[in-house]
Amino acid sequence: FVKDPKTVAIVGCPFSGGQPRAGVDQGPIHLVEAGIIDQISTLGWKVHFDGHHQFEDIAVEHDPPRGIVKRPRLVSKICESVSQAVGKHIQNGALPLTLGGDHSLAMGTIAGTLSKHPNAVVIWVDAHADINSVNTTPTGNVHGMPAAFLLGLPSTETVPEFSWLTDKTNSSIPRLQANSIVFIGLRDVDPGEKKILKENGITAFSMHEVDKYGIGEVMNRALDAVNPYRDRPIHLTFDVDALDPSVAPSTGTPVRGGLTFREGHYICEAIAETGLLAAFDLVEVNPSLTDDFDVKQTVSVGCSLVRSALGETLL
Ligand code: 5AB
Ligand code: MN
Ligand code: MN
Ligand code: MN
Repeated sequence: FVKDPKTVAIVGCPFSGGQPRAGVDQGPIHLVEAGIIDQISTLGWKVHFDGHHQFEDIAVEHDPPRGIVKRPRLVSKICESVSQAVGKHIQNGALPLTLGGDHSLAMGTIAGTLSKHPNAVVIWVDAHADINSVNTTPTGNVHGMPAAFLLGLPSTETVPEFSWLTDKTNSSIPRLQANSIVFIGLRDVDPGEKKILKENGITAFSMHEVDKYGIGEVMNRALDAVNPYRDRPIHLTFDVDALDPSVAPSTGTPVRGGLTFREGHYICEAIAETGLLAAFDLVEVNPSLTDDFDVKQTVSVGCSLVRSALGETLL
């Protein structure tokens, strides 16, 4: 495991098929146009970027729902392709930075990380738990389900389109274990998701715990829960809707009462300090839902979270 990779590989994923709102596919384009590549270079990294993924060969003509699950073929194929891209970058010693795009992409990115680092842990920063199973999803939108597929929860195997991820008899992708994922920032968790978190003993720090202990203590506890010896690679998947809508307004499913600007950055800084960051996703930036001022603010906070995770310090 390369503790301090010298290259960041940008995986631009203009994809919106895991949810119903147009525009989230423009998130990565805005982040790159805002100068994220130069900003990362300034921190001393080499940056590999060969253009946003076009997913052209992946166009799916006929994609009726599988039960309640929407666009299963498209989402699955995109994620499988992202998984291969992320895996390849890790293989080459780079740190993949995936720019979304909706959060269904995390199935691809985390599967890619696990394919090269089977002992990786996941830190999931989000207003939502994204752990609905086929039996609990109220919407059928796959961006609310990626954690369930990665864990291989019962009922996920009823979606054959995702067998590359869920079928353990023919897969080189280790299943994510319930003790290897931790959530931070939750405040809009569906009843079925609460049950899944409890039954699987998954560690989660909602905004209640952030208020109670402070973000410093929450990060200590989060790392102790999944990474007590600080020796396992970390995959950070950061949904901008974890931040308060006053901080990151341009996102598809905003929920009030979120992380402050500093709390969001502290999470990234604390992970940077471990030296264990192996892959990072920044997702759910949607420039189409708000005015330009809000888009600028959201894109700029996104860039700055990335810089913090890649080692930018305040002093
Ligand atoms: B996001 C909801 N739980 O399953 C569902 O933005 C919302 O990636 C999911 O966190 C939000 O559709 C998904 C109601
Ligand atoms: Mn590439
Ligand atoms: Mn999410
Ligand atoms: Mn969310």
